Amino acid sequence: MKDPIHPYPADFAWGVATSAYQIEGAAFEDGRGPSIWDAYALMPGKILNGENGTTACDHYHLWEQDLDLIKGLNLNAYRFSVAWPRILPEGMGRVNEKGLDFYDRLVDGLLERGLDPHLTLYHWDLPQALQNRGGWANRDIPHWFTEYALTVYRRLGDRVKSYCTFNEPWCTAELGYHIGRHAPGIQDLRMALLASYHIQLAHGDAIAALRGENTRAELGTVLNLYPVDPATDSPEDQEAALLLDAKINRWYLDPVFRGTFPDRAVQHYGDLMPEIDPERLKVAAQPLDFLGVNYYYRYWVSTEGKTLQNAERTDMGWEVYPEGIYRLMKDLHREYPAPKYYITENGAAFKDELVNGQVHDEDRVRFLKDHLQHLGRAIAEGVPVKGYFEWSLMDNFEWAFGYSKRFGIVHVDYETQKRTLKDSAKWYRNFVGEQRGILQK
Ligand code: PNW
Repeated sequence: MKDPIHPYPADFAWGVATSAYQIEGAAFEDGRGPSIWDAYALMPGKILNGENGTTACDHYHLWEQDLDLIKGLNLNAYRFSVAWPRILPEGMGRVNEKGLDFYDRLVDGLLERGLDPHLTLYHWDLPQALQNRGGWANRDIPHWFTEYALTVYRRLGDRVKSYCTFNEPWCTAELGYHIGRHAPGIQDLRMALLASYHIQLAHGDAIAALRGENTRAELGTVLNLYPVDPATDSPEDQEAALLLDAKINRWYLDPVFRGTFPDRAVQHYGDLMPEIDPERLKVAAQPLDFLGVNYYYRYWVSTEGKTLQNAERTDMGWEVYPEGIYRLMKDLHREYPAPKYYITENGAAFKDELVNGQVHDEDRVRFLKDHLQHLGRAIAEGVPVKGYFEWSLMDNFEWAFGYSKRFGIVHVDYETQKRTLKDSAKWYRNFVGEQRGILQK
């Protein structure tokens, strides 16, 4: 018998998460400018089956029905992102009011349904006009980003409960500028490091500017973080694990919490390091109201090419490791204390099948149960986690994998745009209903 799940606090935020380019579609409607993902999707061979987000889940038109769906799941919060090129089609300067109108309606629609809006400003869809000037490698981008953040804030204001600057800067810098598996598809480590530096400055400048507006909204950022384990206790494996931890976790945590980059990684990058102004970098360490954590899996590091045997894996090939969410949050709280944390993403892709209007995704049900059990343990031991956002509300455009990976708790038929609750959505609905006292246990 599994241990029962610890009861969650009454004021806990229960939500689902999405992002603009992955669900909205309407890529060229109402004055939206092109983003780097529109351009990237046109490059042959970049996205599986040549797919793109031009229509996606058509959420831009179906948003009311989607918000009803979220409310129907007994949730009280929703995490979404704003598409920068809808607001500023050229990235800066001219404001597209119709773009702001969409998010204005969305935020009001959430509030009408008792759902707290948690807004992410940057979930990877940079205006192409800014990429033409170098994108995140351009030293002026902190200024462009701050202008964008203020434009959104001045329209939506404190109707939005929380503003997050960036979703997973590691993905933007590393996948976008080094590995080249995400837009803009550059493969240049030096440029990736420069991009990550500019993201830190943009984050700090934007938070400072939003504070300057005397906002009552919570301000924070979202990082993708991983426990990193050495495969053996050999000094080589241990050292390799520490280095990986410095490159993927602390490279993003240290600037935000301490205003510096971690030494171990700085030494490792050596000559590739961009010119950093230590005084300027301090701006990244703004006091935050929350840190958002996206947890998917752990890294297991072997210098001898060992791999984890018998690990259960998702359709992404990621290890299913529920205990990781407990370990990660305990470690974070010890080393990088924040006033509160949200789990801003956690979830899994599996090979789901829709049969007779049903999706029996037991693997995803178990994934959620087990992660919520281990998260509950961290909370019971004093880690101030105040919300959980399952990734994702519905199947959507999974970046370089196109529509081939299904992360939703709601199934999407991309021919008809019909949404069908999977068993995991029903399980989550009942679980949250009980936790919130809406349903009897
Ligand atoms: C996150 N990795 O991305 C994103 O925030 C979502 O947009 C995405 O759909 C979701 O996770 C599922 O992939 C990640 O390589 C992309 O470790 C790549 C990695 C992790 C997260």
